[in-house]
Amino acid sequence: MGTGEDTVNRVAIGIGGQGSSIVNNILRTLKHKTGKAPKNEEFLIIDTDPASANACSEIEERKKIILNRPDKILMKNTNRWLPDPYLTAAGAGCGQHRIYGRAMYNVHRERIFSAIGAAAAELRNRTGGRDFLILMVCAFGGGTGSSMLLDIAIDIRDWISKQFGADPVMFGIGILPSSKESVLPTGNALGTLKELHALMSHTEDLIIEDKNYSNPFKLFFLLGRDLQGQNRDEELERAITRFLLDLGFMPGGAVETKGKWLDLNDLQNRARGYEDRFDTLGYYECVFPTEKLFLYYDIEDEIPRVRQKLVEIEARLSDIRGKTESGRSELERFEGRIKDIQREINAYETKTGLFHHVNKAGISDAKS
Ligand SMILES: Nc1nc2c(ncn2[C@@H]2O[C@H](COP(=O)(O)OP(=O)(O)OP(=O)(O)O)[C@@H](O)[C@H]2O)c(=O)[nH]1
Ligand SMILES: [Mg+2]
Repeated sequence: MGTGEDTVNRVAIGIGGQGSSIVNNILRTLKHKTGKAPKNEEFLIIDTDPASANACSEIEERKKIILNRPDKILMKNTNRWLPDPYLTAAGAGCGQHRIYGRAMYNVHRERIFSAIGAAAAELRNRTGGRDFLILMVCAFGGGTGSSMLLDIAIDIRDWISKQFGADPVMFGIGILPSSKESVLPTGNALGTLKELHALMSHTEDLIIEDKNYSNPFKLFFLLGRDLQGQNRDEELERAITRFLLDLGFMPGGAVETKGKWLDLNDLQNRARGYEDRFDTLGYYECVFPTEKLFLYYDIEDEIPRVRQKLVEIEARLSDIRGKTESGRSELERFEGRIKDIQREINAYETKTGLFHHVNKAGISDAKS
């Protein structure tokens, strides 16, 4: 393995419908940019809704952790605290019920982290690297992602640290519900924010039963679906992947991080000392000139295609040049032959005279 080779193991984990779809998008963009699935990265999704998980077509089937609804008895036995009306859920997945999601997590906890553990171990064998960078993504308004995100993050942090001897660097992305959403998603988001805040707020390790409730995240990005009354879902969808590529979280092969004004280390440094606060980056409302930004992204996407076209044009040009060259040498050959013939005619005229073939005897006879 050459020195300087990037051996950091990167794992992107999407939880619930939105989280999974974002991770699926990241993988699609990377494949599109590099033409192949990245070597140092694993992409996993966790969902309670099989239809939603199946829609993530870029993710390998064995990297989809689909959690089935347990029967009531198992649910009750694992979750003595769960009120009876929540032993089942209506609708898809957890039906936006965070409490049901939490109970599902308790039932499936072992399965979730053994699946993630297997993927992490596989990745480590592939790269030989010891360091892990983990990205966790979900929407805060649903039942699945919002209920499991923090527990899963803690489980993975502890598992990796036990297995490989160092804590992973972990980042989170949470999509906040829009201001137009109903009370249920808003309540789910508030509950999740409260729990996230609780994790961030204590500086001493807090171990309850077998779990260490210290903050597993180095950074957590909260993203809004609307800004200044406008829906920004499309921007979120396109910008998240670019943001990760630009920061260097996802190397993506084609994107040069040198000379960038901001990278992952800058952000980590900026956040240092503020880990227990929500206002790490300050209360700024960053409004990007999205139209220009997306135009730039489109141009960036076009560059490989244009390069390929240039190569084809070069090839055609050199073919045409070759043909011109051979035409020219043929022309020179013809010119040479014309010159030779010309020379022959000249020689013929000057050496013997134009009328040398005339029958001199005949002429003198005729004259006499
Ligand atoms: N960015 C974005 N967010 C969306 C979109 N549609 C829904 N959401 C957000 O996603 C939240 C629901 O999260 P999901 O990921 O679908 O829910 P889940 O985690 O799968 O949970 P359950 O489906 O209840 O099991 C909603 O409250 C919205 O805030 C969208 O098109 N774009
Ligand atoms: Mg769902």
